[in-house]
Amino acid sequence: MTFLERLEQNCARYAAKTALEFMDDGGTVTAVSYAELEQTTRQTMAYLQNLGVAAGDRIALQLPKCLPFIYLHLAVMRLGAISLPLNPGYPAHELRYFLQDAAARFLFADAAAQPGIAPLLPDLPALQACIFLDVSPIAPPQFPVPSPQSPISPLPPDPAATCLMIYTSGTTGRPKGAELTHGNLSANLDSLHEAWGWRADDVLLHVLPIFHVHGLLVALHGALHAGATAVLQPTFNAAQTLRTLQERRCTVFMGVPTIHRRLVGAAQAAGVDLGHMRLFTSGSDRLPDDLFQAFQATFGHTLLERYGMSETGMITSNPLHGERRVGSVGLPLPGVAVRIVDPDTGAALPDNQIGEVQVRGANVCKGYWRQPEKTAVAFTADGWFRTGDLGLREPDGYITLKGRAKDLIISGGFNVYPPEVELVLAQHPAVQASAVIGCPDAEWGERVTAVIIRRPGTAVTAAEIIAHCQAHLVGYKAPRRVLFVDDLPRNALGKVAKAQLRQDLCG
Ligand code: MLC
Repeated sequence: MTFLERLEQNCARYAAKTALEFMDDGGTVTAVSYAELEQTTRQTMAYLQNLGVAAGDRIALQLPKCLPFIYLHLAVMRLGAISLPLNPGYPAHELRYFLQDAAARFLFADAAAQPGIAPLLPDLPALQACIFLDVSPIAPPQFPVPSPQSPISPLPPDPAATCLMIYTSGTTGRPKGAELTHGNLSANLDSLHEAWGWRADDVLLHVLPIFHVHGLLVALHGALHAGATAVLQPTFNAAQTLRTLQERRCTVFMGVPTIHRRLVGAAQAAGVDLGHMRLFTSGSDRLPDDLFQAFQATFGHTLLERYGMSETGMITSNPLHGERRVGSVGLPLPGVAVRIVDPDTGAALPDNQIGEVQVRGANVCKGYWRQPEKTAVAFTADGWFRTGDLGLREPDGYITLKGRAKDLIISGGFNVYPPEVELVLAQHPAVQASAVIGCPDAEWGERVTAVIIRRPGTAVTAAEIIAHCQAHLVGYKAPRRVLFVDDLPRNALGKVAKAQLRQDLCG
């Protein structure tokens, strides 16, 4: 059964129960029951259908975390169209690329973003309409429902059809849209439901952004799939999170290491009792050993670390019952196969040897949108997805990640692809050459650092470089630190030796 069918069943079965509880930054709450969720989703479908949304259309949602986003996302998928969530922080330069590449037919955006978006419209021939919404996280959506309401014609979800596109970058070129199908979503939800023991009486506190796999598929869909209640805060604030966890007697919380570290800091100041919680999960970045210990010491709960990525959803998880091994991402989820191979020869490696982590299962996306060559490179001839992560399998099956074969920085749980930043740096007239690296950072995991050779005769400052990047890239991709050098170390192939740069400059 697909996620949408299961959700429809839950809406009937748990009609009176709260599905979503949206809290604004001031603490005002709007509760939506499962019956209301179904009713408003259907109204939103009627609205979209009347607008002309058809199966297969890409519908971009560049909205803050708010109820209209959730209704649009669910309604788009139920009409057989493709939901394309986008970070509301993307500047025009990045947004144009995503809309062009996806050939998005409709864009829903925050009315506040209108001045920035309007000049892009002539460059977007596929875009039929851009709908600006006055969004408040807790206000119900104001979609005009056609009257008399024409019958909605939802298609029974085809498990093989794409319903969601998540953009992800890589070692080369611009970001690519990973095409996730109804079948991918339901397979991964079923695996997580079993592995984490999701229950209908769970109360999830949701603080993550909903334009990524973690906040959208694992957390929000996870709660709805279980018939549980999701309490959503639009942004993360450690003190407010601790308060809400206690006041709402939450049972499940999902975060990235930066979030967990801030919770530990805030709890030490406040003192909290979280005895009602049953599960804290951590993902999107490596969980440092000291944080694993500090969290346990502070809250008496052991973080459950899991591992996943946009193309595959969740891959492994430490167990709900049994050893949550510090430093390990745990065991392959039910229905997900993991192998470790020699990155050069592709031969399977024995236990305890480091190689590339490859994944196979109904959770793995069907490929990249209109990029058959990149899709072909991402999969092996025998159908395994190459994660680009390095890891090993211990004899008892636990997987431990040991680094990345790909050039990637993770900052606060967001992926930053150095080539994308280097491309923007290259557009600055004072930059002759650059290399972008991640330096270890206690709060963010890694800190984006730009190493630059200035063009002779120019005198650009670090602040100017950062401002240039901030104008062209979403905030978290912009370097936090800029270093000027006379030369960049290169390997025999002429590529910048980033490992050496990190060693020399990160200190
Ligand atoms: C915010 N800033 C960041 C940043 N997040 N900078 C670097 N890295 C980040 N991750 C910037 C802000 O723009 C701001 O810039 C400054 O840092 C201080 O902001 P803040 O208020 O302290 O940050 P905050 O808004 O609290 O955000 C921190 C955070 C957030 C940890 C809550 O980054 C976050 O929600 N991370 C979760 C990411 C996530 O969901 N990843 C899932 C990807 S899916 P300035 O210049 O204005 O001061 C995936 C697959 C999987 O990876 O397996 O999960």
